Amino acid sequence: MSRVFLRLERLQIELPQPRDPDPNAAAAVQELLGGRFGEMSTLMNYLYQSFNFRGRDKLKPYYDLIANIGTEELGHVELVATTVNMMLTGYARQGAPETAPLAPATHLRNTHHFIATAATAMPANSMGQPWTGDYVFSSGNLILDLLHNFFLESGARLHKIRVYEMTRNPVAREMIGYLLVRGGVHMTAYAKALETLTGVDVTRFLPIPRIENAQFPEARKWEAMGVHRVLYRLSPDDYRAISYIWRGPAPGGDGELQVVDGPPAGGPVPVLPEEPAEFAPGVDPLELAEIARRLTR
Ligand code: MN3
Repeated sequence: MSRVFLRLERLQIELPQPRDPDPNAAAAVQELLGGRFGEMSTLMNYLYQSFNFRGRDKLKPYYDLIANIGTEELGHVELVATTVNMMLTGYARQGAPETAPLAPATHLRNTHHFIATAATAMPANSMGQPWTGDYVFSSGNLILDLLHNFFLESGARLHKIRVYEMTRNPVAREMIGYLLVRGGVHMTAYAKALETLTGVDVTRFLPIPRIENAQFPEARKWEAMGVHRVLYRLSPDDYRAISYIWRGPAPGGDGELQVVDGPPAGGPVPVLPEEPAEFAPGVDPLELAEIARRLTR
């Protein structure tokens, strides 16, 4: 059997079109992408823990859980990166180089966004420090790894809330509201996995920090739809054993936990417009047509 990743060309939710660029808030959002507790960290922790899992045949529900959540995290990385991209787009002015169209960027928190990436996301934190493999914890001890993952999701929640408190930007808040709900699912999943292995009710610690998702309007709507009780099974045929862990009453006491086959309906991946002053993409479609015409002559 081949082992593959299947990519679907849509985001896990639909993001609203921003009215104005918001590059300093985008710099803050970078923490949720490439920071110690960002989505790149959850992704790579769960990927490596699943690649490295010993005895997965005997401990299938735990292997399936980590592998399946890791798959969802890849979509979270794209969602945060897309948020950053949308917040940076349109800030560069148009005009010839001698008019200094990028001059406004000299006053920004992160000039790298406009020098290195043509106003798009970086695998780095809010201070521009690159994401590093040092953020990956894969000890091989299942209980310790699950405990670490619970801690990682708790730190991720704390940072999401702090970035939410930094910005009213509607794109950032839409993304954070959804990821607070999904991160809550993952915290609960690791807590439940630990409980089945140790008998300790880790869900009693929830939520960390002590504030309910219902305090955030952008999270409340997903909870009203029951998204906080759902674990998506992100494989056509595999990871069915997650239902041995993801079952029973929801910790909030508002229904039953549920495994849903397949991804959420989601939304379109926005098409980022060209940024001429950044020479991005730097290819003129008309010129391309001319080259194609010459090549096929
Ligand atoms: Mn996540």
